[in-house]
Amino acid sequence: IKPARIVKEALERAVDKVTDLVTPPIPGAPGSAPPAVAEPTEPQEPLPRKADQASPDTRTATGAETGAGHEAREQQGAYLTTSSGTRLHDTDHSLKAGARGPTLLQDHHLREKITHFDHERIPERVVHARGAGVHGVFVGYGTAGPVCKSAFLREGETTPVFVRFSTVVGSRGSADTVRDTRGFAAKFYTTEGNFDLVGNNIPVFFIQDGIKFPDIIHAAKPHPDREIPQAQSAHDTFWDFVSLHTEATHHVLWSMSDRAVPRSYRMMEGFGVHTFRLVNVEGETSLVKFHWKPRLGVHSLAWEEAQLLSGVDPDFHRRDLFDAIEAGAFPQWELGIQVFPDTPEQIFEGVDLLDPTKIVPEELAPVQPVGVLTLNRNTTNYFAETEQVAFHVGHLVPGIDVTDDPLLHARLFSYIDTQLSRLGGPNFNQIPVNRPHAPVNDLLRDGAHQHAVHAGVAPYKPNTLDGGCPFQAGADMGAYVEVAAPVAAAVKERKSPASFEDHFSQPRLFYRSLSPVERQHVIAAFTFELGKCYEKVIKERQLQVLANVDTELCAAVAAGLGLPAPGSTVPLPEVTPSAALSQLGKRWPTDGRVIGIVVDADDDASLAGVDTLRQAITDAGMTPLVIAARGGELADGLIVQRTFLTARSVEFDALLLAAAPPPAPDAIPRLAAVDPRVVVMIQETHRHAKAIGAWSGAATALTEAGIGTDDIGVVVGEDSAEVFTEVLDLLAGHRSWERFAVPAG
Ligand code: HDD
Repeated sequence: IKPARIVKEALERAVDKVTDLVTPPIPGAPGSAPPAVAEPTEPQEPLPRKADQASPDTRTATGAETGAGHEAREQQGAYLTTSSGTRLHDTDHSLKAGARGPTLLQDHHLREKITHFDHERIPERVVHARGAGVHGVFVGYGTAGPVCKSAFLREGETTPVFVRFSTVVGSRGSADTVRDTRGFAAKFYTTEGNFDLVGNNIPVFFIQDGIKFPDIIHAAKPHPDREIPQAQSAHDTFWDFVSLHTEATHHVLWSMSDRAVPRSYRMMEGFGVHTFRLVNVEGETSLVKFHWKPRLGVHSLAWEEAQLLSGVDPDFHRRDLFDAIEAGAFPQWELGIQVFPDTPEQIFEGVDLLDPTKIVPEELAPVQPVGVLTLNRNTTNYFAETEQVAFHVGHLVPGIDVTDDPLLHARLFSYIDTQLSRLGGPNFNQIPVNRPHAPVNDLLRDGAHQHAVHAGVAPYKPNTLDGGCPFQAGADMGAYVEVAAPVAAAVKERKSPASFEDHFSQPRLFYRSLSPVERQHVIAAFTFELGKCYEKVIKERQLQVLANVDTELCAAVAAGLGLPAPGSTVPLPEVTPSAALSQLGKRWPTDGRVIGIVVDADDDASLAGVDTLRQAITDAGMTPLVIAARGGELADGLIVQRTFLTARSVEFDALLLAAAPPPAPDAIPRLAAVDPRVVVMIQETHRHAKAIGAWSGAATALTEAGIGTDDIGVVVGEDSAEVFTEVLDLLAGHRSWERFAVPAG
């Protein structure tokens, strides 16, 4: 009987519907049926809240305890349990048939523990696998108001941020200091939703169209047959590709410069690379490029240092960032924008703003600061936060829109797609580190790892059953509305604009803007990397590319490789150097640097004043590291942080040598006599153009190491405080490259 009734009712409803279609009722007319529940046209009382996505624990539906705030849910209770909450009394022995007998399949705890362990690893990022993430806060200056309506840029608006720095090519366990581009990805948890600025420390990219991304990455990654070399561009496939694909030349020039071996994540610039479109409250648009400017300045490692560090401390950058934040030396960057008029051509001073292989020199469009980022909190759990953070260039907020840069468009697809396999499904934005701090009501449902317990019966729009919820907002209600940018009438074609064809003038601009010593580094880097290639034809082809950039550069690299230098095949234009592109010749705050102090462990006289010096270094916002022949505590409670066994010069920005006066005028001081590793330390510090300070007997140690006491950047005196003051002054310029004769170039 029951099924028959259901069928009858369904039939009646269907007949009603058909009648409705034939003669639509006039609402309110006498005799007409009461109006059907229509799609509501204005917001009503919302439905009971969904399990709050901002709350990390969604088991509230059953009344279980929840964690607080946006933190990852931590362990609860004092007792070890299974993942389903049952307390365990032994996690060290599997369940066996007798102490010497076979393990039983019945041991569900063993199987849970091992199965979970077996699946602890997730696929690493296909690029940027090696990284370090930290939390911070962004404060807007309000200066962006005339061009951008985004709430997080308003004056005094404070927004939590998560930043992940990375290398590009190496796998997750590779060394930090390899020659590579660095990723600089920032997630702003704004009140209007998450905004991700997924940039690099190099302002241009290898390719102009995202369709080439797999090609450049396959070329840069290790060779497929032997899977070597790891995290290097110094191999045949990379140079094979870039020598054929000359639009990469500008990025390659930056990669061969000091920018590709940063001293610290804290001392790098960041760039949004693409041109974005900003919208102000009046709906007016501007084109912009984003820049991060580090308060500590832009500094690099010497190439030999970077190589040594790969072995001595492969975690150098990660450690440096973590330690600085732990010590309260919070790194800061100003976010700035270069603003260009949003003209139909999207060309500024001859530079095509849609071409991601081009910069606009800062002299032509100054970088205007719009806010400041302070990184002030380390992660609690690397995997939960740094590994699981998911950036996406499509995470945009009202006020920031994209342009038609073809590289950016491919990225708009790629980032969301990659998370599906990396983070195992479409719900990655529910992972605590990815959760927006703005309310989420998205009508996205189900899928692997669904954490939310969604309420309501109508996860679709339009609906009446959930009262029409959730509602669409207008632009005046904070909705993201795409700019109605005109699209030129065109035919479909696989083609780049003709303006993308200039591959050499900006690499030339970059090279000619560098100081002579920076150019020497570029020459050395090309010679090193091409010198590691096996195929002569690849070296020759790359020399041809360099000939089209700069004759001297090509000649110097060719000489180093022992190959003839070809002539250029394109005219070499006059360029106006951009001072902003050079790192040198500027002075910066010295905080955040590391100063090594070598002392004689068992010579109390040599320790005089060292403690005061340590304090002075700390007061100057730097880190002192006392180095002695042995570890432990020295006179006056001075703690040794490195021994001659564990110290290497590459860990320090400057080296101080403390020694008592030698017992006799021509006696060798103990400092130098103690250990040849001290001599190596001094020689390396000198070779890497770093400041060296020595007082009293330590001056003789310099002579032992073959270093002139009146050499540039070497300070010798009687008083440790005076020596330190001079060393501090040298550090403001970072290094003393003038120590070495460099051709003027
Ligand atoms: Fe990318 C990761 C930066 C071009 C596809 N990219 C990734 C990260 C950064 C960048 C910083 C690491 C994010 C993190 O820390 O998790 N990528 C850039 C910049 C580019 C660029 C500045 C050019 C201007 N990328 C680019 C293209 C494509 C991708 C053209 C694909 C068409 N990028 C990815 C990716 C990654 C990624 C495969 C790997 C892991 C991830 O996204 O989440 O989707």
